[in-house]
Amino acid sequence: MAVAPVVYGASERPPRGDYSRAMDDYTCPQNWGSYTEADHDTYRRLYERQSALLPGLACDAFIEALPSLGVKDRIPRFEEINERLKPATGWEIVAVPGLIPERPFFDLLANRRFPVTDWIRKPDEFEYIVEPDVFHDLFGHVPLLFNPVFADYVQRYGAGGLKAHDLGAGELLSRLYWYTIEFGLIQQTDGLRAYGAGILSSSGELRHSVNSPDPLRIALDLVRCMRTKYKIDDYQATYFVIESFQQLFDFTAPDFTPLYEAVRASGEIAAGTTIASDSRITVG
Ligand code: HBI
Ligand code: FE
Repeated sequence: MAVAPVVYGASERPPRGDYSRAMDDYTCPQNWGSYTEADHDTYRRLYERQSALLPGLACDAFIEALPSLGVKDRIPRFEEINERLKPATGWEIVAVPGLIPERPFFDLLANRRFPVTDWIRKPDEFEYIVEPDVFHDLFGHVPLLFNPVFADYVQRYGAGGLKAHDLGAGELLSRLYWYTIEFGLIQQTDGLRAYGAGILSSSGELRHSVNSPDPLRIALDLVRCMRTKYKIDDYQATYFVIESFQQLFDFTAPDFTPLYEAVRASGEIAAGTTIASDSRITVG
């Protein structure tokens, strides 16, 4: 009870979720019975449209893991997913009313609990939604939590987040979340693919991020990434590309304290701007 809602960016809208339902760690019951037939239908249509777009654009690990979500024709019960997810990687999903503050967010991840927003967008928001909803969180994020290496990366990210928060570097580290877990690209032997949830749950950005000649694509470098501002209301102008989930996991093994200093010393870079040291990846 009595937790404050959070609003990101310059939004004047109040957040949609009902935070009076949340406990002190911001989790809440999923309230599965309160979904309407129209809600289930929205999920079914989003799932159908998005899964058809994946071949050639989503990474193999995501396509392989997607069936682990179970039902496609209605919003799944989170407990049903947890029956498979817990034995697979030790992760579980927990319901939240929407975006939650940084500290409790990192804390859940550090404990292998992934927060999933429980409400779904209205039909007139089918193409674009400002806040993450249950479709973004489940379809976008949960399949890769079945991948052991990626699952370990997300937990390590959460643990690092708690340290970053204490160092006043939460905002810098959240750029790494943005450019990997939300908007990451991976170089497969057969081409560039998306693994970030923000891309995988968006029809337009899936094609844009992988195929468009417009955005800048750079081999992931932690300092370069944490210096880079991002777009919250448009397709990304910069994407960071990894070679494998193992590389991502290995990159995040060392203590980040000196990296935050390097980021602060070298300054911010606007999205879409290239610098001399970038290792650029071209498509087409
Ligand atoms: N809360 N529910 C939810 N989902 C997020 O992705 C999320 C959040 N709170 C904070 C947050 N993300 C950001 O700080 C991350 O970029 C680290
Ligand atoms: Fe997300």
